[in-house]
Amino acid sequence: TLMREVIKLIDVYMKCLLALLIDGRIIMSMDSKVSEYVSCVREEINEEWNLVHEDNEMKVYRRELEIDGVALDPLRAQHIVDGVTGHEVCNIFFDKDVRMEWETTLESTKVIEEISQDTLVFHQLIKRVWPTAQRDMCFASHMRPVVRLENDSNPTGVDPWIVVNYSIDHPLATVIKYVRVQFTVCMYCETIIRKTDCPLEELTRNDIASRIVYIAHVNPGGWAPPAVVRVVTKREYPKFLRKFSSYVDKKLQNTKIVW
Ligand code: 6CM
Repeated sequence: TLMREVIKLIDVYMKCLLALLIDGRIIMSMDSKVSEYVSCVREEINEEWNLVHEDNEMKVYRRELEIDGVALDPLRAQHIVDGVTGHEVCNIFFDKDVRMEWETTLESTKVIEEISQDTLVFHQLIKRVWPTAQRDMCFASHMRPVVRLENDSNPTGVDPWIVVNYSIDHPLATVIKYVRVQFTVCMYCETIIRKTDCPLEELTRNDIASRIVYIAHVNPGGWAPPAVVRVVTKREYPKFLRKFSSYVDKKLQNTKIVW
């Protein structure tokens, strides 16, 4: 029995060590992910980008990129949501408790580790797209404010916010039943103030809006014919942006503004 206790202790010790190692790696990679994607957001849209969907303020661009027969097309979308701040939009995108209320492509979402208040690890199962295999994803999700640039076109004094979700390996998500999607997505949101010369505390939801830039770099993994991936993404990203922004709008009506 002593031997069994010793083995148990070693097991617990190894698990703690592994968790520390993984958390350390996630925390170290967050800064570089955030700065990489903030630079992406600030890039100009040039002729390499194709506008694949437009609906009032919403624009969805895609750049064709196929490597070894896999469609890796980078996606970039922009949108303006009236009546909300960038911080509020990011809060909702990050919030694990409301995700299933706006996500239409998921079968399930589960937090498998809480690293800190602003960093969670998720395992999510995507609804199956017939006739391909069902897919899952394991990712770290991190949210923080972004320091504004000196020459910011809209110097309102309110910082933009960002959420970055990026694939990681995690010992609590080692199921091999599904095809693993690898990705990084970012939701970057600035606050627009339409009424100038008015102190923040006097503004109402009619005076504000949020400018969203959403970027997705996705490798669908497994067998995924590029033509099918392109049809699915062209339909699903605008649907997501529509659903998400109307959810944000409804959820925040008649609530106190969070700057
Ligand atoms: O950003 C979105 N959701 C995040 C929170 O749940 C999540 C997003 C991950 C991006 C994963 C994209 C999945 C695309 C899967 C393509 C597989 C196609 C298979 C077709 C096979 C031929 O962190 C909203 C994402 C909205 C996606 C439309």
